[in-house]
Amino acid sequence: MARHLITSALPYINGIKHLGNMVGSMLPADVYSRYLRQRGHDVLYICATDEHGTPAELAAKEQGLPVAEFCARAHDAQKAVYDGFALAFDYFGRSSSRQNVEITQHFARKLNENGFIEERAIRQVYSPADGRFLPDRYVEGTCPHCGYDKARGDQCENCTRVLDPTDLINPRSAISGSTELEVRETKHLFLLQSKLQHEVEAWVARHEDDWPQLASSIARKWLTEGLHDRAITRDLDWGVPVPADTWPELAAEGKVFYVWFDAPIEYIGATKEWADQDPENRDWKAWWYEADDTVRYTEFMAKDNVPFHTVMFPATELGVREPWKKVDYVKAFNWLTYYGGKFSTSQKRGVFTDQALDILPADYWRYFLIANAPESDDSSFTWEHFTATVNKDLADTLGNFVNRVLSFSKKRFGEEVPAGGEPGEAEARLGEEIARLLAEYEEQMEALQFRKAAAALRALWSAGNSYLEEKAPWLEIKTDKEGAALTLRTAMNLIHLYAVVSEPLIPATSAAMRGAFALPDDTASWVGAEEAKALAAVPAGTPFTVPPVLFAKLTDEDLAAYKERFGGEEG
Ligand code: B3M
Ligand code: ZN
Repeated sequence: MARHLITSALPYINGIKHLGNMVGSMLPADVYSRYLRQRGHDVLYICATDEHGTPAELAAKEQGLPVAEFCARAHDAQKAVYDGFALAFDYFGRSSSRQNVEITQHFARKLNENGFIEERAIRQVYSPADGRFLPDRYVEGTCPHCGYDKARGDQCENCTRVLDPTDLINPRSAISGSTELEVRETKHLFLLQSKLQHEVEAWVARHEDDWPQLASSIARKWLTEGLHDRAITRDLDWGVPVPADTWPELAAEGKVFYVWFDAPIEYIGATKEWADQDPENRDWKAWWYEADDTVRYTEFMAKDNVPFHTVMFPATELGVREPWKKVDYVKAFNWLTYYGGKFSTSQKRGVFTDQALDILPADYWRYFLIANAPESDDSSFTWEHFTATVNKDLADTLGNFVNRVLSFSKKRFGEEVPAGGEPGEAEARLGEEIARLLAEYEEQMEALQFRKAAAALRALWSAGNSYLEEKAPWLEIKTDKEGAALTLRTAMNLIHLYAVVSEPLIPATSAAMRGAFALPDDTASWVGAEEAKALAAVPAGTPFTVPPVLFAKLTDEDLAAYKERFGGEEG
């Protein structure tokens, strides 16, 4: 069995993420990891908070906390929400970890030894009042083109023109408001990506046919525009320090690496964190180093992160001239919109992951999001669609089936799976249908086609309903008790099969369904085709209990309340 390394884009430390962030990275990565584990593969699923950079510094300042303390708290708050969503990371690390600092510095030294880093002097805005250089977007002033008085040094939000901080009229610091700004010369490290252009092109050319179109087209576009040398250091307090052994002068000035330089390296850093906290994991390097033929590496991310993962990070890895594992498959997502408009963290528009769990358990969200993942196009979240999907697929098709079968059987046959009857033509047809749909589900999962996988799973649930309607055990029981027993026993076997194969999408509900049957040794992690056809893994005589309602039906009042609380308007 292949070994699968899986990472999802690292959520930035500031703030709790919204449902769009969840569906575009962590959730599908979790579903895929769970699926592969259940199929017996060796899987390592790694994620972390991305903690460095100016936004973290400023947010900490706003809360009156030292930035390290702010990040520690924000990390725990995010981790709690992801636990609530049942994301089964092997490790959820922090890009500010000691391990990431070490590996990032190592990468920088190697790039330097190999001639891919150069020190260059640039002119940058300095604010004596703040005692620091200001990143472009922390210089504010009046736009020379349209007169908008809150234009940022990188761009005017009003007329969208790209600006240089020195273009602004009456410039001031966005941090302190000070207008005494100077332009000073300062030195920074530049990564000479232009020297790596050909190698990156060759590498992308070897892989892009395997990547989904969304990922390869973005990579192509960046390569066509050409790789430019770019500054990989910043004047900040919070970041991976430039190593003093290699650049004593820059280190003394307190330069740190740019957040996008150390963030992807944290995929490796977090793997080391995972290893360091448990001696059993000490062969962490086997996942990353000289692992090209033994590990398949899949990355999950939203489309805006694709250039960094298909071009920039591979350029870094290539320039290091050590055999670090590079990505094999890039699963990229379009946007989930909120009523056709943007989810926005800054404008608090849409549904945030903590609020979602406040309203309903994780499985409701997991199923809905995966069934509507923005794969081939953007997809829109509306409360109408959400409540309709929950009611139809989860409450009716799955939940009601489970409850109806188990309650009815208990009432008529007691608390054990009923004996009697021989499987006939209807059961044979059902078995074939289940085996066919299961194969379809597996195929879509392997292809990382999440919407189609969810549709196949839904079809599996529906097949149970059709069988039940056809056999109508509530009528059968009046004339053919054995026949009714066969129907219910078969339906209970479907429930057990659903429990096993639905786990990647709805793990808590799956556990409840599985737990209904007191099987002596229930270790099944997947269902083979023959087993699916036979539908006999739960034999007559197995004690069972009726679980509480699996999915509550959402009412018109619920819908109205959600829209009232979150706003259901066009964006
Ligand atoms: N933190 C995503 C973002 O903040 C960014 C991903 C890093 S992945 C190495 O938009
Ligand atoms: Zn303007």
